[in-house]
Amino acid sequence: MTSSAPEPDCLFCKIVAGEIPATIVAETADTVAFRDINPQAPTHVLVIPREHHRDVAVMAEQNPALAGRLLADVAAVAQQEGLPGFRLVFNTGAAAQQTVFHVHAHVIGGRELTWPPG
Ligand code: D5M
Repeated sequence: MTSSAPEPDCLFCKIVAGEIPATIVAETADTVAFRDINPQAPTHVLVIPREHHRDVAVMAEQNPALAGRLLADVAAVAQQEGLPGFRLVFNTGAAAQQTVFHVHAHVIGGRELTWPPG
């Protein structure tokens, strides 16, 4: 059984707890949204659940209702940021370049986005 309790060594649990600073752009009862420290576009916001889950697959398995609310909060952030379109990315697992193992939605926009991703 994977725990959703705060992890003492988790960077994003510390942002949720206010123990390390972040440029927070929105908060709800379920999620915190803050600017990525290494932005890949003019707008690059991370939306994370307050609950600790390792990645989006674990969150969807353990708390699918939370996964749905996180998506709604992503949409609200995109609207707040004035994005006409955006890319939503969940890097999932080290093989997919996930580096912080607390699920986070990358909301990327504010420039012309290309496909394949770029
Ligand atoms: O993405 C992890 C992302 O987290 C990466 O784009 C940098 C960002 N990051 C790391 N530390 C911070 C802090 N302290 N504030 C804001 N953003 C941060 P991944 O999908 O795991 O590769």
